[in-house]
Amino acid sequence: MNALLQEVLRHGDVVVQCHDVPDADAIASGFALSRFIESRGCKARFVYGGPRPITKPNLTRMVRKLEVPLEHVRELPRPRMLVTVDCQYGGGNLARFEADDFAVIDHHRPGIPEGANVLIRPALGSCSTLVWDLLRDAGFDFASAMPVNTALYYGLFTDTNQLSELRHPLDRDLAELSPVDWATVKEMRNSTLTAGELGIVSDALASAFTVGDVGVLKAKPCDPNILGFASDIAQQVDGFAACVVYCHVNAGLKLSVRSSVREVMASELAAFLAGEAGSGGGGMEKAGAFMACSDIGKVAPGVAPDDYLLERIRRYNGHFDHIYCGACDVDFNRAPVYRKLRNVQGFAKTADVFPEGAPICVRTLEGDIDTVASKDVYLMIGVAGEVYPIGRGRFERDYEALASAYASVAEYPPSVIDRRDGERKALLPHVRACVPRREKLIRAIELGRDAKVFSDWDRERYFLGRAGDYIAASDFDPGDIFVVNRAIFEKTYAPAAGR
Ligand SMILES: [Mn+2]
Repeated sequence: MNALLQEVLRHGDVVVQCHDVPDADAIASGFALSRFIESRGCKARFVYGGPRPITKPNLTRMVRKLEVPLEHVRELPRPRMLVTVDCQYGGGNLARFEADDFAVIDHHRPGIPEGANVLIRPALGSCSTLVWDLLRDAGFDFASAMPVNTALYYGLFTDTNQLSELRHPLDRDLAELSPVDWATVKEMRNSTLTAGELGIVSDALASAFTVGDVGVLKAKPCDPNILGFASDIAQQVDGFAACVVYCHVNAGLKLSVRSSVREVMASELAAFLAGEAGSGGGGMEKAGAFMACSDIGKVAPGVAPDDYLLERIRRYNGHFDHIYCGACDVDFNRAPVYRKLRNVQGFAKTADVFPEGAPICVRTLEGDIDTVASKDVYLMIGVAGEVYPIGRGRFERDYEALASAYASVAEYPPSVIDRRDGERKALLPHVRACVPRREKLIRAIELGRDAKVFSDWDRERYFLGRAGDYIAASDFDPGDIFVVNRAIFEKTYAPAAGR
């Protein structure tokens, strides 16, 4: 069990607090944590402060149907242990209650110093994901906790714009949790708008203007669902390469981002806009971001949050060189030649994990890869832990299996899921070590500016290269261009002598 949970349980009597304008993710996180604490024989109280009780129809329904023991309080007798979920003790979006000791479980950007009782993971799409992962690790019995599962699922669902802005493989894992009360999810999903909020959507759509070729729409403070709804429409506007729909909420800016062209990936745009003042991410077409006003104030003192956002969009336009394979100014013929070192990598045979013919999904930190278990499909694990499929023929030509064991460097251990029935197996037990048979030669040049590199063999996405990274071409095929992260480059390549 995580040390933070142990510390929380040690107090025996705990108050869990979420932010003052609770959303589904905050309610789910606090609910699950409270149930866990009670399951360990301790007492838990789940509260929120602030001037107003919740009125949003989906949230009042969530609390009622799932029997969430959430209390709206103005005062709190000093607890021995106060855990804030989906927010950080002392932050601007939650009432401050005195406590002997406190702990923090959150997925927003850290606004407080690190500490033993502070667990913040901004890479996760929801706080529900973090609480679920902690409880799973602690052996919580999810199989007989359907209301908790339903709440966690719905918390993730709403914080990731209906699962379209999932960021981390753990988010994808939570999305498959069962059993879930789907009837209640359906009711909550379809009671998010009041008739008045339809007006927010139409006002937001009417507010559209452009910064470069990015459509920008501002909504009145509202539920993130409404932002997603509006950005799904704005995405389809001819002439918008991307769109950003945003509003002020929870003492910050909440963004819903959509991409309409190959040249913009929504996840990367969202992360760029948030920059040092927040966090953002999601998928290629749909993504989201949040920036706390206090963080904007630190990064850009005296700049209004709205102006900061517009400035970030302006900066994004023109920030990147666009390098298209076959039509680029980079003269690879004059570029230095490097040899790929014979580093140990990992590989697994898909047919060792699931029977021949099974449709499988390989879940990795970089995303899901769909393929089929087959004696002809292998999976490679690269020097940075990245997973990618490779044909058996190519593997046997280019790599040599080793007898030694493979030592994993992955932050998220990859798993393989049978897409027919959801059965899941860890990949690492099937991974063995291998090395390249030959030294591959490449030509490479250091990037002077951030760049988007468009290859011929992936017509859907691009490689994002940072200044200092390398743009490379296979020595014998200058049409095969790719970007190598500087740290990986230094580990993987060395100058080829005499070339
Ligand atoms: Mn959240």
